[in-house]
Amino acid sequence: MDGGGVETGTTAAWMEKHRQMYERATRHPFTVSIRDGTVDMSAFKRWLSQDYLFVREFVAFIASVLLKCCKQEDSSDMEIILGGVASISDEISWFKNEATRWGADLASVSPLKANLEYHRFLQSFTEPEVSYVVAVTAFWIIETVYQDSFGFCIQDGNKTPPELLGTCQRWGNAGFRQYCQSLHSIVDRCLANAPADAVKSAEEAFIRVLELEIGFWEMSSSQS
Ligand code: HMH
Repeated sequence: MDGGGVETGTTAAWMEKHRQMYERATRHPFTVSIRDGTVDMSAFKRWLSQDYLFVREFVAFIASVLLKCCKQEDSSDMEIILGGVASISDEISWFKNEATRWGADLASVSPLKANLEYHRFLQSFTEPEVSYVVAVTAFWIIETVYQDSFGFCIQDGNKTPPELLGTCQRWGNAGFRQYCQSLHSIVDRCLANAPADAVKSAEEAFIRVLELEIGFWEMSSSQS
Protein backbone atom coordinates (compact mmCIF):
# COMPACT_ATOMS: atom_id res chain seq x y z
CA MET A 1 0.00 0.00 0.00
CA ASP A 2 1.26 3.44 -0.87
CA GLY A 3 -1.22 5.35 1.25
CA GLY A 4 -4.05 5.69 -1.23
CA GLY A 5 -2.30 7.12 -4.25
CA VAL A 6 -5.28 9.11 -5.49
CA GLU A 7 -2.95 11.24 -7.60
CA THR A 8 -0.74 8.47 -8.97
CA GLY A 9 -3.07 5.48 -9.11
CA THR A 10 -4.47 3.58 -12.07
CA THR A 11 -7.53 5.84 -12.15
CA ALA A 12 -5.31 8.90 -12.71
CA ALA A 13 -3.90 7.19 -15.81
CA TRP A 14 -7.44 6.45 -17.05
CA MET A 15 -8.49 10.03 -16.43
CA GLU A 16 -5.61 11.15 -18.66
CA LYS A 17 -6.28 8.57 -21.32
CA HIS A 18 -10.03 9.17 -21.43
CA ARG A 19 -9.93 12.88 -20.58
CA GLN A 20 -12.07 13.94 -23.54
CA MET A 21 -14.81 11.52 -22.73
CA TYR A 22 -14.69 12.47 -19.05
CA GLU A 23 -15.11 16.13 -20.03
CA ARG A 24 -18.03 15.29 -22.30
CA ALA A 25 -19.70 13.60 -19.33
CA THR A 26 -18.92 16.28 -16.73
CA ARG A 27 -19.13 19.46 -18.85
CA HIS A 28 -22.10 18.46 -20.94
CA PRO A 29 -24.11 21.27 -22.60
CA PHE A 30 -27.08 20.28 -20.41
CA THR A 31 -25.33 20.82 -17.07
CA VAL A 32 -23.34 23.75 -18.44
CA SER A 33 -26.70 25.34 -19.36
CA ILE A 34 -27.76 24.98 -15.71
CA ARG A 35 -24.58 26.80 -14.68
CA ASP A 36 -25.15 29.47 -17.36
CA GLY A 37 -28.76 29.96 -16.35
CA THR A 38 -29.96 29.16 -19.89
CA VAL A 39 -31.35 25.72 -19.12
CA ASP A 40 -34.55 24.67 -20.85
CA MET A 41 -36.92 23.89 -17.98
CA SER A 42 -38.73 21.15 -19.88
CA ALA A 43 -35.36 19.42 -20.29
CA PHE A 44 -34.68 19.88 -16.58
CA LYS A 45 -38.02 18.28 -15.72
CA ARG A 46 -37.32 15.42 -18.09
CA TRP A 47 -33.95 14.88 -16.43
CA LEU A 48 -35.61 14.97 -12.99
CA SER A 49 -38.26 12.33 -13.77
CA GLN A 50 -35.81 10.12 -15.65
CA ASP A 51 -33.23 10.36 -12.87
CA TYR A 52 -35.84 9.34 -10.33
CA LEU A 53 -36.27 6.09 -12.27
CA PHE A 54 -32.50 5.75 -12.51
CA VAL A 55 -32.09 6.14 -8.75
CA ARG A 56 -34.71 3.47 -8.05
CA GLU A 57 -32.67 1.12 -10.23
CA PHE A 58 -29.46 2.30 -8.59
CA VAL A 59 -30.67 0.93 -5.22
CA ALA A 60 -30.27 -2.66 -6.39
CA PHE A 61 -26.90 -1.80 -7.93
CA ILE A 62 -25.53 -0.34 -4.68
CA ALA A 63 -26.91 -3.32 -2.80
CA SER A 64 -24.95 -5.61 -5.14
CA VAL A 65 -21.75 -3.59 -4.60
CA LEU A 66 -22.33 -3.83 -0.85
CA LEU A 67 -22.85 -7.59 -1.07
CA LYS A 68 -19.63 -8.07 -3.06
CA CYS A 69 -17.81 -5.87 -0.55
CA CYS A 70 -19.04 -7.94 2.40
CA LYS A 71 -17.76 -11.10 0.75
CA GLN A 72 -14.21 -9.71 0.61
CA GLU A 73 -11.68 -10.98 3.10
CA ASP A 74 -11.14 -7.39 4.18
CA SER A 75 -14.53 -5.72 4.28
CA SER A 76 -13.30 -2.44 5.76
CA ASP A 77 -14.79 -0.50 2.79
CA MET A 78 -18.19 -1.53 4.03
CA GLU A 79 -18.92 1.62 6.00
CA ILE A 80 -18.34 3.90 3.00
CA ILE A 81 -20.59 1.86 0.76
CA LEU A 82 -23.19 1.53 3.50
CA GLY A 83 -23.19 5.34 3.60
CA GLY A 84 -24.22 5.28 -0.06
CA VAL A 85 -27.05 2.86 0.73
CA ALA A 86 -28.21 5.06 3.62
CA SER A 87 -28.29 8.27 1.58
CA ILE A 88 -30.30 6.79 -1.28
CA SER A 89 -33.44 6.67 0.85
CA ASP A 90 -33.19 10.40 1.45
CA GLU A 91 -32.50 10.88 -2.25
CA ILE A 92 -35.71 9.14 -3.28
CA SER A 93 -37.70 11.41 -0.94
CA TRP A 94 -35.87 14.40 -2.40
CA PHE A 95 -36.87 13.41 -5.94
CA LYS A 96 -40.50 13.06 -4.90
CA ASN A 97 -40.53 16.50 -3.29
CA GLU A 98 -38.73 18.08 -6.19
CA ALA A 99 -41.11 16.47 -8.70
CA THR A 100 -44.10 17.87 -6.81
CA ARG A 101 -42.48 21.30 -6.86
CA TRP A 102 -41.98 21.18 -10.62
CA GLY A 103 -45.30 19.52 -11.39
CA ALA A 104 -43.76 16.31 -12.75
CA ASP A 105 -45.89 13.20 -12.29
CA LEU A 106 -43.50 10.41 -11.28
CA ALA A 107 -46.22 7.76 -11.30
CA SER A 108 -46.75 8.11 -15.03
CA VAL A 109 -43.15 8.40 -16.20
CA SER A 110 -41.54 5.56 -18.14
CA PRO A 111 -37.84 5.20 -18.86
CA LEU A 112 -36.52 6.53 -22.17
CA LYS A 113 -34.08 4.54 -24.28
CA ALA A 114 -30.81 5.82 -22.80
CA ASN A 115 -32.18 5.26 -19.31
CA LEU A 116 -33.19 1.68 -20.12
CA GLU A 117 -29.74 1.07 -21.50
CA TYR A 118 -28.25 2.34 -18.25
CA HIS A 119 -30.65 0.10 -16.27
CA ARG A 120 -29.44 -2.95 -18.18
CA PHE A 121 -25.84 -2.02 -17.44
CA LEU A 122 -26.57 -1.61 -13.72
CA GLN A 123 -28.45 -4.92 -13.64
CA SER A 124 -25.45 -6.76 -15.10
CA PHE A 125 -23.57 -6.14 -11.83
CA THR A 126 -25.91 -8.31 -9.80
CA GLU A 127 -24.24 -11.36 -11.40
CA PRO A 128 -21.92 -12.94 -8.82
CA GLU A 129 -19.26 -13.39 -11.54
CA VAL A 130 -18.73 -9.63 -11.69
CA SER A 131 -15.90 -8.89 -9.28
CA TYR A 132 -15.94 -6.36 -6.46
CA VAL A 133 -13.18 -4.25 -8.03
CA VAL A 134 -15.15 -3.84 -11.28
CA ALA A 135 -18.38 -3.03 -9.41
CA VAL A 136 -16.82 -0.52 -7.04
CA THR A 137 -15.06 1.16 -9.98
CA ALA A 138 -18.40 1.62 -11.75
CA PHE A 139 -19.94 2.89 -8.51
CA TRP A 140 -17.16 5.45 -7.99
CA ILE A 141 -17.30 6.89 -11.52
CA ILE A 142 -21.14 7.01 -11.57
CA GLU A 143 -21.12 9.13 -8.40
CA THR A 144 -18.13 11.20 -9.53
CA VAL A 145 -19.71 12.28 -12.82
CA TYR A 146 -22.60 13.80 -10.86
CA GLN A 147 -20.30 15.31 -8.24
CA ASP A 148 -18.13 16.98 -10.87
CA SER A 149 -21.04 18.05 -13.14
CA PHE A 150 -23.13 19.64 -10.40
CA GLY A 151 -20.13 20.85 -8.42
CA PHE A 152 -19.20 22.95 -11.45
CA CYS A 153 -22.68 24.54 -11.36
CA ILE A 154 -22.00 25.99 -7.90
CA GLN A 155 -18.38 27.00 -8.44
CA ASP A 156 -17.25 30.62 -8.88
CA GLY A 157 -18.82 32.50 -11.76
CA ASN A 158 -22.00 30.42 -11.98
CA LYS A 159 -25.30 31.95 -13.01
CA THR A 160 -27.29 28.94 -11.83
CA PRO A 161 -30.96 29.92 -11.28
CA PRO A 162 -31.63 30.02 -7.50
CA GLU A 163 -34.43 27.47 -7.83
CA LEU A 164 -31.90 24.94 -9.19
CA LEU A 165 -29.22 25.49 -6.56
CA GLY A 166 -30.70 22.80 -4.30
CA THR A 167 -30.26 20.22 -7.06
CA CYS A 168 -26.68 21.29 -7.70
CA GLN A 169 -25.83 21.28 -4.00
CA ARG A 170 -27.27 17.82 -3.60
CA TRP A 171 -24.35 16.38 -5.62
CA GLY A 172 -21.98 19.33 -5.52
CA ASN A 173 -21.68 19.73 -1.74
CA ALA A 174 -18.43 19.12 0.15
CA GLY A 175 -19.74 16.01 1.91
CA PHE A 176 -20.62 14.33 -1.37
CA ARG A 177 -17.20 15.28 -2.75
CA GLN A 178 -15.57 13.68 0.29
CA TYR A 179 -17.64 10.54 -0.20
CA CYS A 180 -16.53 10.35 -3.86
CA GLN A 181 -12.93 10.75 -2.74
CA SER A 182 -13.35 7.89 -0.29
CA LEU A 183 -14.71 5.73 -3.11
CA HIS A 184 -11.78 6.85 -5.24
CA SER A 185 -9.27 5.67 -2.63
CA ILE A 186 -11.04 2.32 -2.39
CA VAL A 187 -10.90 1.91 -6.17
CA ASP A 188 -7.20 2.75 -6.42
CA ARG A 189 -6.36 0.37 -3.60
CA CYS A 190 -8.43 -2.46 -5.11
CA LEU A 191 -6.93 -1.89 -8.56
CA ALA A 192 -3.40 -1.97 -7.16
CA ASN A 193 -4.07 -5.48 -5.86
CA ALA A 194 -6.15 -6.79 -8.77
CA PRO A 195 -5.06 -9.15 -11.55
CA ALA A 196 -4.55 -7.60 -15.01
CA ASP A 197 -7.78 -8.96 -16.49
CA ALA A 198 -9.82 -7.44 -13.65
CA VAL A 199 -8.07 -4.09 -14.16
CA LYS A 200 -8.97 -4.28 -17.83
CA SER A 201 -12.63 -5.05 -17.07
CA ALA A 202 -12.71 -2.18 -14.58
CA GLU A 203 -11.38 0.21 -17.23
CA GLU A 204 -14.06 -1.00 -19.65
CA ALA A 205 -16.72 -0.38 -17.01
CA PHE A 206 -15.25 3.10 -16.40
CA ILE A 207 -15.53 3.95 -20.11
CA ARG A 208 -19.01 2.46 -20.37
CA VAL A 209 -20.24 4.60 -17.47
CA LEU A 210 -18.93 7.73 -19.17
CA GLU A 211 -20.75 6.77 -22.40
CA LEU A 212 -23.96 6.06 -20.52
CA GLU A 213 -23.74 9.31 -18.58
CA ILE A 214 -23.27 11.27 -21.81
CA GLY A 215 -26.26 9.41 -23.25
CA PHE A 216 -28.31 10.29 -20.17
CA TRP A 217 -27.58 14.02 -20.51
CA GLU A 218 -28.34 13.83 -24.24
CA MET A 219 -31.64 12.13 -23.51
CA SER A 220 -32.50 14.78 -20.95
CA SER A 221 -31.74 17.64 -23.32
CA SER A 222 -33.33 16.25 -26.45
CA GLN A 223 -35.67 13.36 -25.67
CA SER A 224 -33.88 10.79 -27.83
C1 HMH B 1 -27.65 9.09 -14.36
N1 HMH B 1 -25.82 9.09 -12.77
C2 HMH B 1 -27.13 9.27 -12.98
N2 HMH B 1 -27.95 9.61 -11.99
C3 HMH B 1 -27.48 9.78 -10.74
N3 HMH B 1 -28.35 10.14 -9.75
C4 HMH B 1 -26.11 9.60 -10.47
C5 HMH B 1 -25.31 9.25 -11.53
C6 HMH B 1 -25.48 9.81 -9.11
O1 HMH B 1 -26.12 9.18 -8.11
